[in-house]
Amino acid sequence: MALKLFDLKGKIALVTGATHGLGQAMAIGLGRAGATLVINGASSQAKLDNAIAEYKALDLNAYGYLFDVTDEVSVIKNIKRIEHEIGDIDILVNNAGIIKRTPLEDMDVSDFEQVIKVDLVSPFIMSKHVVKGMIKRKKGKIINICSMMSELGRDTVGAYAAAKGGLKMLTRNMATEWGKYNIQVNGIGPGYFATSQTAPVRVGGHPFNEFIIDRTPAGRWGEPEDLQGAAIFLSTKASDFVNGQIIYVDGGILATIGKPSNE
Ligand code: GCO
Repeated sequence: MALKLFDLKGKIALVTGATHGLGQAMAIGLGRAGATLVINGASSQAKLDNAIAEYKALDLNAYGYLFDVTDEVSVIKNIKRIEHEIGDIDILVNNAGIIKRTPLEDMDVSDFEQVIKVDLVSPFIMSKHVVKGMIKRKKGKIINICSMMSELGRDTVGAYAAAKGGLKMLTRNMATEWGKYNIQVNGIGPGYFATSQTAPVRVGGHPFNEFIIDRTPAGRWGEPEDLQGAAIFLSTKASDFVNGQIIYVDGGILATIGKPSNE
């Protein structure tokens, strides 16, 4: 029974921004649970093809679609293509995101708007068009990749925190509006993970590295694979009565005020 609860055989999962990093790790988890993977990338066909080869090398059933999740015309076209070429989308993981680290007083409005567009508007665009099929079928799972910045601010990531805070509330509103169609919308809030996005504040003895390790009860950075369990849970039958929740996979950092560095 337990295994059936977490079984994704026969399901199709669309994961945005899944050519690398956390998106790829979550997609691998869903694939290993049996899902057919539809991987979105936006940067280059070569990068997308390379990622699909990596999925296939893991014996996972994966297809790649290159499109910009902030471009509604392209989103509509590609969702139609996916539904025609692969099948109905059962699970949507809105993972694609960017970050720009600049003090707010120095940040160009255009940079602020770009972060909001990718990290907050694109999950709305993607969900608005994928949910139409889910409403028709009276079932579906949407997972928005939030952040611990959905709860806390930090110097230089103001635009990102605003977007991820908004994504937390958008997740709750999607849950409110679509719950009646047996669609569960939830979020995953990663803490600090060892990825290309955090490399600049992690490598070369950067003081932030020590700070995070001290501040996180688990005493380490997250590894992308640490997100697979939450992604599988929120994609399967096991979470059919879970709606509007953000699961923080953060090693406990949000649970604690931390301790004095000399302790
Ligand atoms: C930063 C980090 C964070 C993490 C993650 C935390 O500069 O503070 O990049 O934003 O990426 O989002 O949940």
